[in-house]
Amino acid sequence: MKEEQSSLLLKSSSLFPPPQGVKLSYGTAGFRADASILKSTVYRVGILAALRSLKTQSVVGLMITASHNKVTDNGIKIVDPSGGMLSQEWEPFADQLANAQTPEALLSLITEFVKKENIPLDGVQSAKILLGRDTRPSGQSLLEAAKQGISSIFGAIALDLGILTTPQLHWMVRARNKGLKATEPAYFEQISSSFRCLIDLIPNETKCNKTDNTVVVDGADGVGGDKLEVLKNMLTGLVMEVRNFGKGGGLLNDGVGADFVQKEKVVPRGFGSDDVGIRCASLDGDADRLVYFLVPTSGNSKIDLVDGDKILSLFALFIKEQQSILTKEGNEKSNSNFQARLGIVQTAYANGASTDYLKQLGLEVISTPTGVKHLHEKAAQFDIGIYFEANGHGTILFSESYLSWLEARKNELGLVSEGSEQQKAALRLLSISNLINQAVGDALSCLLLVEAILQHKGWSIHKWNELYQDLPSRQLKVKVVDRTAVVTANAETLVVSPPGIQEAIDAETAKYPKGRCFIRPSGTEDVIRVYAEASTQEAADSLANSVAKVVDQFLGFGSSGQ
Ligand code: G16
Repeated sequence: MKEEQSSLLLKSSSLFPPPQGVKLSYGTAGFRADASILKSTVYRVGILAALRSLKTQSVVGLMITASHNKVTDNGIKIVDPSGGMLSQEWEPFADQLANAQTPEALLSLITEFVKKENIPLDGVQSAKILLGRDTRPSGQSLLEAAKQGISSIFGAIALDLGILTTPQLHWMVRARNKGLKATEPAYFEQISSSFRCLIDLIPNETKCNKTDNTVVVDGADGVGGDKLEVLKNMLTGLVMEVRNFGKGGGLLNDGVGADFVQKEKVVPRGFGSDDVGIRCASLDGDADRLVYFLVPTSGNSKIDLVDGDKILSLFALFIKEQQSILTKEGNEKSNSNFQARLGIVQTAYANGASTDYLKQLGLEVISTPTGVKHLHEKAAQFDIGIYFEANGHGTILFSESYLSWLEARKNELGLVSEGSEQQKAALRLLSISNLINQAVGDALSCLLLVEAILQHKGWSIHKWNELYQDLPSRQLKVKVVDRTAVVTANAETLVVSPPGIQEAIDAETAKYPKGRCFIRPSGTEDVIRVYAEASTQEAADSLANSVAKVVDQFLGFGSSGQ
């Protein structure tokens, strides 16, 4: 490394001392913590992003958000050139950078890493980073820290794109590296026009039975609600009312948002008895998650939750139907013999009933640890890979080879049977691939796809919700002394450390018919999460509570080490 580069790094890093007594980790979706301790981390991730851009010779992204977490938290994550999450191979280096105690230690880590990875840090090549942030008040000052980190690598350029949803930034990084227009208007144009195509392709029979085309959306008082206010005016065939849209004074993620609705199973702020029977949806704080719900009739406090598993099931069903129309008998001639592999990716949080349903549809279902970075990687191995977490985070990935085949097939069908059902099915699948965010789970594009499918099928939210009946479940959080003490295996369904805890969980679970329970350390909050499923709600609650007690006995305050 050149002398001037080293001294620039030493000088700028001395302005960003790390917080004392805190160990930071890249986690499920980047670094997250109370915003007051994050400046040094964000500065260092700025450096890391510049190195990643140099290494890949591509544009990368930096998103400042803590998504579903409380407003006083913030976080930062890198978007890789593909538009996906930072390559997991670089995460250990991210951890080391964030935790280096002195400017000298930081410099030596960077020097060693640059050498090992053969990164062209000679000032000839220049790094390019797109920056986005959500609406958190701490975002602006953290953005400045990120810019300082980026500019401490010679020739690196930071392009501030302002307030964006996380999926918008992922989409823009992907578009930019494909040489496409990477602006917010281009994003809105793409998703609204592909939505229009899907609506135009609705069969006439269903159009006649006009289904309700109104949806009311809780914007979590974050960036998503604000963006929906723009998007809704570009849509035809859908009436959208946005509440908690971020500019009405409500506090981000406070009694609102997809995480709150999914975990607590109650209506968010701003919704009430007037909304009974209406199709309602909720985004999270940075609009990468989406769940639907029905407001309960009076006397009932719990909502009917239509979660990520049900969104996944609706998507899988529709895609499977379109695929079978496309490949139906009498249509196998010419180049129509592409055996597209359709696969589903879930996590251990997926409701057991959803997995059974998807398997009954004849689909291949695989499970990964929590975090879209894991699910995305697996889904990319299919021609059509649909991944969703129960919390509403997911998308559909299409392989390049399948898309090229679809495009050719659509054109071929256009020549021999213009307007045929087969050609429409090909067009629908192509429109889905344009509507749905290929970089990461995106609440806005998923919302439009759900709405298009419901209209296509002429289904109400009730009908959709009846695809299968969820097994009762309960999620709890337990504060412990050190959540890193919990080490899991088998896609987080088994605890291998501390010893003895899995046996205790198994003993509790065995007491409940259809009982299933697991624990794991959260990668976004300082807690252990407990998930329990059983044949009744009381049993699921009781199992979750007894396992929470087990966690507290083994790892809780004052009783750790047992
Ligand atoms: C992030 C990840 C999700 C994950 C969630 C919870 O969501 O992107 O994949 O499910 O955190 O993770 P954990 O249970 O480890 O806290 P978000 O919406 O907060 O970015």
